[in-house]
Amino acid sequence: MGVVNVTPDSFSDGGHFASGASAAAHARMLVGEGADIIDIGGESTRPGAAEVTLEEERRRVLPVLELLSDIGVPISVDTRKPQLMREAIAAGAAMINDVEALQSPAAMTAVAESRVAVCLMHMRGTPADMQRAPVYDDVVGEVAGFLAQRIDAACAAGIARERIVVDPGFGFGKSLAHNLSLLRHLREAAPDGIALLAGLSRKSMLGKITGRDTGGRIFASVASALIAAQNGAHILRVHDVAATRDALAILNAVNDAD
Ligand code: 8Y4
Repeated sequence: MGVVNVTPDSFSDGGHFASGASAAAHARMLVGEGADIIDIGGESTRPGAAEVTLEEERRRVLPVLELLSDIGVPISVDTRKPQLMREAIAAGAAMINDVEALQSPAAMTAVAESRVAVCLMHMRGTPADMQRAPVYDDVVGEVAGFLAQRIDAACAAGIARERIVVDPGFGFGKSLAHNLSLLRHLREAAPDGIALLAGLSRKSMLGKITGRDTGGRIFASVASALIAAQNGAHILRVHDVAATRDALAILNAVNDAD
């Protein structure tokens, strides 16, 4: 899964056309590098990021979806807003990536009334406060328990298990030690038969280990993606698709040997 952020274009006030067009071009480049899914997001969920209104998020995301109607891979839309979920689904999105795991009843209904896939992610706290010294007794057990409960809620609302992907939410209200435990025991986070997504790409946990800023975290991102794949991830949310593809080709060759 290749990450495409749609951020406002600071050099233009003309309807965000430039940022939408460059986001669409970036998505096409990632598909050329081997992405099987594109994840488009118009709201920053980074710690401490400012809130974005529905109107603004809609202006960022929907034009990109329209520009990518012929891209040939499923498009996931990263949003917490039920109304944008509905509009994105109507515009052709194949998946909703909800970092709040459909805990909003309106979000649950928006997805249940469609046929799209959904990613249910674990987060402790909110994007504004989630890095304030998170405490867990048993991080793997607590994340797995939360995800199992969200799967049950989604199924009860009429979302078939085949449509559900779960994600432990690396960096979302977790210390470095918590993130490392989750990566080491990744397979235990999801029930058997449910697709597992891991998003480690360029995250601060990699900076804490390597001492590098976001631009210097490509090698660490590829290494962590490979560990996630080996530990059961089915979908890797990454910025650096070509590098991750090559690493996965080696892993797959080794796992298919003998
Ligand atoms: C540099 C670049 C530093 C990016 C930090 C970041 C996930 C996600 C995000 C994830 C799912 C991010 C929307 C955080 N992470 N969705 N979204 N899983 N499902 N930070 O891990 O990329 S945004």
